[in-house]
Amino acid sequence: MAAVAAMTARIAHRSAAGIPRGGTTGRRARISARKPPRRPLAPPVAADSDGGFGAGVATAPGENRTDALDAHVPIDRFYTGLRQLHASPDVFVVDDFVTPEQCDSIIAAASTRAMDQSPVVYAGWTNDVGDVINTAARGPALWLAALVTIAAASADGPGLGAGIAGVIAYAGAVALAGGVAVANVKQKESALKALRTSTSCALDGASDGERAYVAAAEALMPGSECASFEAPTVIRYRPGQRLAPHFDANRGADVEDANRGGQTLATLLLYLNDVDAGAGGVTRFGRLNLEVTPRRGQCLVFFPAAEDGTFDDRVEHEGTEATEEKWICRIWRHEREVPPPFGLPVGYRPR
Ligand SMILES: O=C(O)CCC(=O)C(=O)O
Repeated sequence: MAAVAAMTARIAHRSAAGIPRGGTTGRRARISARKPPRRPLAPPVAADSDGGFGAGVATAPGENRTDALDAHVPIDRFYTGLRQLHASPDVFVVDDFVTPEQCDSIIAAASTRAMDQSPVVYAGWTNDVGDVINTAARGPALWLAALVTIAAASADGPGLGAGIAGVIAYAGAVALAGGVAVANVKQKESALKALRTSTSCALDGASDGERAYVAAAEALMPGSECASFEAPTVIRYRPGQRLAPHFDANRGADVEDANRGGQTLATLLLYLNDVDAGAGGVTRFGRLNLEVTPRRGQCLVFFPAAEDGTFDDRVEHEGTEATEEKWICRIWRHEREVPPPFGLPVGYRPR
């Protein structure tokens, strides 16, 4: 089955409530609509192949766990080539996750497909709209209803009519708040689309490179079968293209991602070509002060949500503006089986 889903960006924002992610037709990135914290940061730590936090040290499960959010889906901490770049939240790279030939095979598979501008959907919008409606329902709508009831009672005398006028005013105010919230979400979504300028396509797992990638992903994450993976999505950046800060998980996943296996628990980002250090096009975790320069065949691994699905805003990340062509391929591991058209073909096995 050809995976039809187009890559979607999950646009994250940081309201009291929500975090965005991608679209209705495919993969998503969740892009921050609000500015990151203004805390001054030291220059980012560049995690190249020679270094990075804990580089070369495979930690035991649970080690360095200082936050409940660190209870992510299990990975094999002794997987060949695994290096830990950050702890709490855990961020890893795996060197030589696939071979250069397998990278080429994935690029070749993507090259036979139409690459469209990566879609972006404001994930978490259900929570945001719900928050606005709740706030209105508990405050302004109540006050308005009371005022209208009092005014109607003063004009026509107390009675059923005044009560009905109050109820209508209340319902109207709540509906208006909901309408304004939806319009606001739509407006933010269209503004955020400009922040993901790369092109992408979803694959179907058929090429040698994809098979190797999916098999390696299963081996790295014991207990994670590829039925819970979205089909690999290839993203191509041309010079000048970027993906703004976003989250791969969705605070509204129960509702918005119900048809794609629920919350995103793990992201595996496979770099398909080298990008020169200092040339832009790095993966940057702004809140962790961490940058990863793409190395062909290397896989970046992190956890957008805890294993129980709790959203983790610490792993906000971005693809900084590319100055050279950059190709990546991404797998998202969801909570449950990912049905068509987002998942791999039904019954798919990589080998
Ligand atoms: O291009 C990158 O380095 C990051 C890509 C990414 O975050 C995504 O596709 O969700």
